[in-house]
Amino acid sequence: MKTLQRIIAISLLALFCGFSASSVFAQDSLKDVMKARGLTEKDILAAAKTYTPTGGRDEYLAFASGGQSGQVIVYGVPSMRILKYIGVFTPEPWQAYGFDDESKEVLAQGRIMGKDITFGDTHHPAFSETDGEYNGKYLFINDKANPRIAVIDLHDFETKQIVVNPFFRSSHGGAFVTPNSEYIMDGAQYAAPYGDDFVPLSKFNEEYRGGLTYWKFNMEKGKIEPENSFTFEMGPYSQDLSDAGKGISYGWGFTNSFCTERYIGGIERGRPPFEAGCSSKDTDFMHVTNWKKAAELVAAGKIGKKVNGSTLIPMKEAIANDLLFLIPEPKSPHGVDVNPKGDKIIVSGKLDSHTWVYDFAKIQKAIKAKKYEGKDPYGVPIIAIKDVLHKSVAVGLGPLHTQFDSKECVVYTSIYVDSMITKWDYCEGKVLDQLPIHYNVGHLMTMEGDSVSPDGKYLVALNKLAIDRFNPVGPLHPQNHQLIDISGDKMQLLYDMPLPLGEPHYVVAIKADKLKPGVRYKSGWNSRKDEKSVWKTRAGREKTERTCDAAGKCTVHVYGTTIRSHLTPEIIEVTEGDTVSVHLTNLERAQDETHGFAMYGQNIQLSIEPGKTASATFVADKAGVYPYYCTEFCSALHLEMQGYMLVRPKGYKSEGDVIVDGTTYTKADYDKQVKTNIETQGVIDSVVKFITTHNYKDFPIVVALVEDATDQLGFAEDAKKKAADYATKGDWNKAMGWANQWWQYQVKTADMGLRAKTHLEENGAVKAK
Ligand code: K7E
Ligand code: CUA
Repeated sequence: MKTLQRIIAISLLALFCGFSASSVFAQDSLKDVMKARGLTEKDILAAAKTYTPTGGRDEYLAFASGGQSGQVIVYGVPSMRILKYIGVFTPEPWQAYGFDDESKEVLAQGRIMGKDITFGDTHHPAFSETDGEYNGKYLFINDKANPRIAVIDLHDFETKQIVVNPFFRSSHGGAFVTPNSEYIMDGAQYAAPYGDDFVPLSKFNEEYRGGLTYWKFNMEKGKIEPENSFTFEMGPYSQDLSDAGKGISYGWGFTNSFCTERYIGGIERGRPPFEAGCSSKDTDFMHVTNWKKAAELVAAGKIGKKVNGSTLIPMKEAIANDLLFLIPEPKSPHGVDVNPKGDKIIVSGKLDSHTWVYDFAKIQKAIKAKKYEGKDPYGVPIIAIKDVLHKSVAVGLGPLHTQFDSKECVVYTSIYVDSMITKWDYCEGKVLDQLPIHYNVGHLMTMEGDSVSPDGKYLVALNKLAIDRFNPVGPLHPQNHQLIDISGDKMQLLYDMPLPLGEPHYVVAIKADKLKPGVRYKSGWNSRKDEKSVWKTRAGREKTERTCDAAGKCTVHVYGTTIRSHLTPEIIEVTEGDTVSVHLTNLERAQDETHGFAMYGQNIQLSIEPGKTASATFVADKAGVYPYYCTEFCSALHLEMQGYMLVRPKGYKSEGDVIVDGTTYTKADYDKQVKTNIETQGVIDSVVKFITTHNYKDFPIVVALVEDATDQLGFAEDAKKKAADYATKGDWNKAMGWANQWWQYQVKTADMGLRAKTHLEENGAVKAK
C-alpha cells in the first residue's frame, strides 16, 4: 500500500504543480495568500488557533451524538477534524457493525418487542467519571426514540452493550452520570403506561407515567446491570434532562420537566395543540431525587418492586421515604446543569428570558425543615421557589443549556431564539459578554465542561440551523458546529464545522491524553465480548468442518486467518443449503493492518483489525460460484487477497476436479526467483544492520515495526523451506509458487524495515555504542 501511496502522492503533486501557476499555492508570502483568498487578519488569527499542522494532534477529543444516524462522531478540538464514526444503534458497514456475528449480538440486545431497531435518535453522550473527573474509560449515549442506553468502550471505541428501558416508551433524558458512574440517569419524555398493555388516554392522569431510571454501571466489568438498577415512578410530566449532584449535592439528582399541565393534544379533534396546552402554566417542575438513599433502601429490600428484571420505586414509597421532591422552574424549561462545585443548579426556561439559579444548601434546608408550599396531584411535596432561588438572570430570548468555564462563577448559556451565546456570572447574576452564532444554538459544550474541573479554553456551539453558512448541498443542510475561543474576556468565533450525519444534540470533550486506546487486540479476540473468541485460529491451523444434524441440516465452520496478502482458506467448498460460518482471525500485529472480507451476493462485510476474530454466518442457499476478497487496501498485493466459495448443487458428483495452473514453470524459472530472493535478502540484511546499530529501542514505533518485520520474516522461512522441498521433488510449479510466496514475505519485511529506517533517520536516531 505504501508504495502505491507514494506513486499516487507523486502523481497528485505533479498535477498540482502543473496547475498552480495562477493559484494561491504558488504564492509564498502570507500577504499574497491573504489577498488571493480575501482573508483578513482576524481570519488568519482564527486559523492559527485551529490549524493543526500535518501529522499534528489535537488537545481534546469531542464525542458528538450522531443524532438520527444512531452513531457517535469523534472529532478533534481545536482542529475540528473528524476522526471516527462509532456505530452504536445503527449498522455501520465499514466497521462491519451489524454485519459480523459478534456485533449483531450487540445490536440484538436493543431489540424492542421482538423487532430489530436499526435506527436510533441519539442525544446525549456522557463520559464515565471517577470523583467527578472524566476517566477516559467509557462513553454512554441514549436513544430517544427507543428508550435505550449504549455503552462504548474507549479502549477500542466499540459499542459493547445496549440496554432497553423496561418501563419507558422514550428516553430523552439520558445519559447523565453520577460522579463515580455509579449510575447513569435516564429520564422518559413521553408519558406512557408502564408495560405493553393498551390504556386509553382517558386514564392519562391515573395510568400514564413518566419516570427516571438510575442504571447501575459496573466500571470494572464495563457493563450496565439492569438487575441492580432502579426507576423512580413519576407523574405524567415530560421529564426532560437530568444532571447528577456533586460535591455537597453528591447523592442527589436533578431532572427538569415540562408540560406539567399534563395536557393531551388532539388538534384534529378541534382541541388546541400540544404546544399550546403544554405552555399554559408559568412554571413547570424540577424533580429532585435522592439516589443514594434510594439505592440503600432498595438494597435493603425496604422499597421497590421487581418488574421486568429491574426495580420500580412507586411514587408513594419515594414520597414516604423523602426521596422525591418538586421545585417550580421557569416556563417550559430545557436542560438542567449542576455547577462544578455542586452547590448550584441552573435551569433555563425556553419561554422565559430568564435563567434560574437554585441553591442546593437552601434546598437541603427546606427538605430538612419539611417546609413545602404544597403537593402535586400525586402527593409529591413542592418546595417553594422563594425558599431556594439564588438568582434569576435575564440572559436572552429562549435560553436552553448551560456550560461551565474553568473560572469560578462563569457560565455560558445557549440562547436559541436570539441565536447567541451569553457568557454570564451566576454568583453575581450579571451578563459578561454575548456572541452571535449561526444559527439557533441548541446545546453548547466547553472542554471537560461536565466534570468537576472544566478546562474552559474552547466552546462548541451546536447550532440547529446552518442556512447559508456552507456551499449549498440541497434542501437538507448539514449541522453547524461552531468553535469559539473562550480563553479571553471576549468570546471569539474561530471556525464553522459542517456535520452531515444527523442532528447531534450534544457533545462532550475530553483531554486527549486521558484516552489510551489500543492499536491491536490480543490474538484471536472477540472484541464485542472482550474475551478470547471461541473461533480463534492460529497460523497453520486453518480448517473447515462440516457437521450435519439428524434432520440433515448441515453447518460448515470455516476457521480462517488473514495476513498480508492472503486469506486462508482461498477455496471454500460447501453444498447448497448449508449454513456457512466464516470465522477469520487477523494474524497481524502491525498497527493499522486491518483486513476486510466481502463476498458476492451474501450481504457480508467484515472488518478484522489486528488480533481480532470476526465471524459471518449465512445460508448458502443457491448453488454457484461466489468470489470473496479483502476490502481494505492492506498491501501491494491486496487485490490478490481473494478466494472462491463454491456452492455445489445437492447431489453433485465430482469429476476429479483437479486444479490446473494456467502457467507451467521450469527449473530455470525457479532458479531465477531464488536468485531474486537472495538479492532481496541482501537489502533486508543491510536495513536490519542499520536499525540494529542504532538506538531503535528508544523509538516505540520502530520497535513495533521490527516486531512485525521479524514476524513476516519468520513466515518467509517457512515458505522458503516448502519451495526447497518441492524443488527436490522436481515439482517446479509448486516450488516456483512457494519461492514467490517467500519473496512476498520478504517484500513485506523490507517495506516495514524501510519504514523503520526512515523513521530513525527523520527522528535523529544515533549509532548505538
Ligand atoms: Cu436537543 Cu439535549 Cu435532546 Cu437540548 S436536547 S437542544
Ligand atoms: Cu487484506 Cu487487503
